Amino acid sequence: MVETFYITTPIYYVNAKPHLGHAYTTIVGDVARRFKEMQGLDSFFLTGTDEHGDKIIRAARKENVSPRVYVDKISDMFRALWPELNIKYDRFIRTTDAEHIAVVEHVLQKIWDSGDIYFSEYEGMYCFGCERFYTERELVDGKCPDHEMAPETIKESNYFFKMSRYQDWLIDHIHKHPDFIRPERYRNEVLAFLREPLEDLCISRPKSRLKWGITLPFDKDYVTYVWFDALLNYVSALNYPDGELYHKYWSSVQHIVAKDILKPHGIYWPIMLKAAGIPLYKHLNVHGYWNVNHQKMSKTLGNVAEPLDLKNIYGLDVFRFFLMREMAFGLDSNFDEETLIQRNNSDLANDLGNLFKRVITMTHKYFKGVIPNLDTETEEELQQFDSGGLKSDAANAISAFESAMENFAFHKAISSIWELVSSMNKYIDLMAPWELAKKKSNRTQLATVIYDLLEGLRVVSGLLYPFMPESSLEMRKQLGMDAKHEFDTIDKLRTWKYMAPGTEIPKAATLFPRCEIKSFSDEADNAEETGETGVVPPLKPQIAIDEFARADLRVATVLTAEPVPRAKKLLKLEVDIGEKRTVVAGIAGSYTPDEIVGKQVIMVVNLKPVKLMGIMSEGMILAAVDDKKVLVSTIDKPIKSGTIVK
Ligand code: ME8
Repeated sequence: MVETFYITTPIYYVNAKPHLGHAYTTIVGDVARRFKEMQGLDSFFLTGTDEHGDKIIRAARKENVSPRVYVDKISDMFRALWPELNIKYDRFIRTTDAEHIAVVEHVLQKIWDSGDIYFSEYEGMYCFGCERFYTERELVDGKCPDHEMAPETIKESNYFFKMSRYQDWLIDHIHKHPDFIRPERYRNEVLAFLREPLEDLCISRPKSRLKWGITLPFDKDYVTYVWFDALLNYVSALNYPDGELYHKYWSSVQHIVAKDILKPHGIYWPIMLKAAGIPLYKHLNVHGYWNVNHQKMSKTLGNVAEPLDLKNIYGLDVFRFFLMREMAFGLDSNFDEETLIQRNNSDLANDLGNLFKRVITMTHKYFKGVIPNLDTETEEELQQFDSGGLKSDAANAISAFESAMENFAFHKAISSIWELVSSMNKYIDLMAPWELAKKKSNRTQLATVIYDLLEGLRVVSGLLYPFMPESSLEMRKQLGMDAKHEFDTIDKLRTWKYMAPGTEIPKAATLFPRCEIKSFSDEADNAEETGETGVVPPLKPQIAIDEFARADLRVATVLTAEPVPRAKKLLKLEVDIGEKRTVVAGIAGSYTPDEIVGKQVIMVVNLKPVKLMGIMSEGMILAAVDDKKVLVSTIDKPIKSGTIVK
């Protein structure tokens, strides 16, 4: 049976748009998965969104939309981003999916039946930002360390999960499996935490306070705590308990998270699994935090979105490479445009790009662009010329790469590739093919040198595949290799003399151009001067015409408009689309009621109606939206209400 590999990212909260941190973790998942495929494993990669809880309700309220509309919108933004980053996932799970909800209910019931959940009154300090109770010793100067706000004291009857029962068992498990949580610093952090008595976990929220969640199967007046719901996505995505996917992949599961969510993953989750009788995960891989321009990422500093835009400026593979090369997995790292450019220019354009060009140019110059033929020579003769060095350098690089990748030490894996690049550059200087080319009698040796260099390049391009899939393919094409295959397996990379002599290779092209700084902050400054805000968001993936045609777009004439009480941004409109409709539109920031009445706008008329501020809204008016303005689409000249727009 083929060995399997199941890798997960956290499921991201939909209370804000995706940013660099989310992109990094998900790229790590993609890199790990592509590497395992190179090893011949059958892999499954899960990502998704976490959609219940207080945080989401508050974010939806802020936008004056229902939680459902809100979560759909943000979840779609995450889903649309991953293909743009060339991330190949197998499943995108949402905690509002019916199958997920059923699994959460199943597990809650199972743990309730086994007696690990009890009901009790509790008075404690609750941080609404974190959606959890805090103990005195967890607070810093009496405040929640994450939200820097004093928690509120609340008294409630709730359901508790008997985590304390499992404390000794968990400590023992971590000791027996030293790489259960890795890198080591995070394992130590969890063990340090477990040195203090572990408190039971409050796993319910009364519906009087929070309705947006999964109802407890054993008490309809409560929903479950968002973390209890969210963590179970890792099994529900595989259709636990009976699904084929679960049986196939669960035993090989590894999670990736950042240090912010170490505690739920390092403590709650293994205990939940144990209590539910589900085998534990193999590894929890924990990475550090990205800062941007040496500052914590923050919406108010406006440094959250821009890093993602750099992929459009410098190229996706350069962006992926930079993230994976720059962050030592486990430690914090800094993202800035200048360092990205330096990495591009030194590692990619200079070291790798030049090597590629040099070798391919020499192949054209000395062998008319054909991989030299070694067939006529005997092995002994070849051996005499073979430096031996390059072959063993490549073998060493592959071993170092593989072991670093196994340990999620991606920056080390990349360094091992660059060691090979540097050996190849040295090899060229040592063998001086241009000197060999001067004498006919050196022809066999020249052929061997060029052949070995081409083989070295094949190995380099193969090892780069998980990080830079597109560039790796481009390199394969430049080496005259079969472009039908996206990648070479590790076994193929280990097979020296794999390339077929006689194959023609194309003329050298520049793989990685050098870059000058094209600062996004400059662009942002210009935008501010011209009154525009933000950078243009990336384009969404293509859709087919029939997908677009499902939206029924009509000309709507605005008949009346009035403000919606208690909603600063909303106007209630009566429109004519051949019949009368009521629409609640978020345009009050840009139009007074008088300004909008009489306009002919474009409206989506077949959206499911939604209730906004108690008013049923029966359609959506198309508008151009940025951070400050919402400007409606109008029709150029008067036309009959209800006319089709296409
Ligand atoms: O915590 N640097 O969701 P979330 C690196 N829904 N990675 C970062 C980062 C940064 N500055 N900021 C965020 C949640 N991340 C829960 C998870 S899982 C069952 C539930 C990444 O949207 C990193 O992976 O706050 C971090 O762990 C995750 O986003 C937190 O995402």
